[in-house]
Amino acid sequence: MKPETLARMAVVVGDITELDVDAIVNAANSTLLGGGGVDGAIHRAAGPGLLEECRLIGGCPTGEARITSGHRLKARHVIHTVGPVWRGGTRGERELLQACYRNSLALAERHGLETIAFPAISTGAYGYPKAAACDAAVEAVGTWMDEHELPHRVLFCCYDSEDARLYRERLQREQDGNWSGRNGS
Ligand code: AR6
Repeated sequence: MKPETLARMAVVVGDITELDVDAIVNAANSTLLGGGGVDGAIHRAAGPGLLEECRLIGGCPTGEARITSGHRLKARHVIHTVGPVWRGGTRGERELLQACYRNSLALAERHGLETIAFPAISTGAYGYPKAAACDAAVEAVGTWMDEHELPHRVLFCCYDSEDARLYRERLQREQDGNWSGRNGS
């Protein structure tokens, strides 16, 4: 990953519904009609208009993404993506999870969005192991940002400090790799 890409990423701890960004990403299910976890929190904070807009979309397959307005959220948009359910890691879970990140970023770019915040997709109700999900997320986002100017800034929004520690360690390893790469050691 390019050093400039790393500088465009940050880890924040807290509730994604409170972030003032161009788009927050929702870890939805394929109905797009709401649920628990971060999905429930986003629908509660956005108000009923979000559900009405989601109904018009009519669902979203795993690994894909759809965009709506942010309604009552501070965020201008919500990008809904459907992560894979963890089934042991042999059913293409990593590819599908990375597709969620990539397709969300591609939608953001298409809409000219500068800042986007991701939750740790699939790591709650869908059971994806947290460290493996973090690794897949950082790799997918880094690859995208190395090649694209938009979104300019990506936030990994962690609900607790344990998740944040995983992301910070993962980004630190990336930084160490860049450093040793430049110095040939
Ligand atoms: N802000 C940021 N992160 C949050 C928040 C929040 N307000 N609330 C939870 N998280 P999950 P999934 C974290 O279960 O695994 C829903 O019912 C949480 O700690 O929300 O992709 C959908 O409708 C975890 O790290 O999403 C689907 O049916 C992460 O968000 C299903 O759950 C993801 O946990 C999707 O499951």
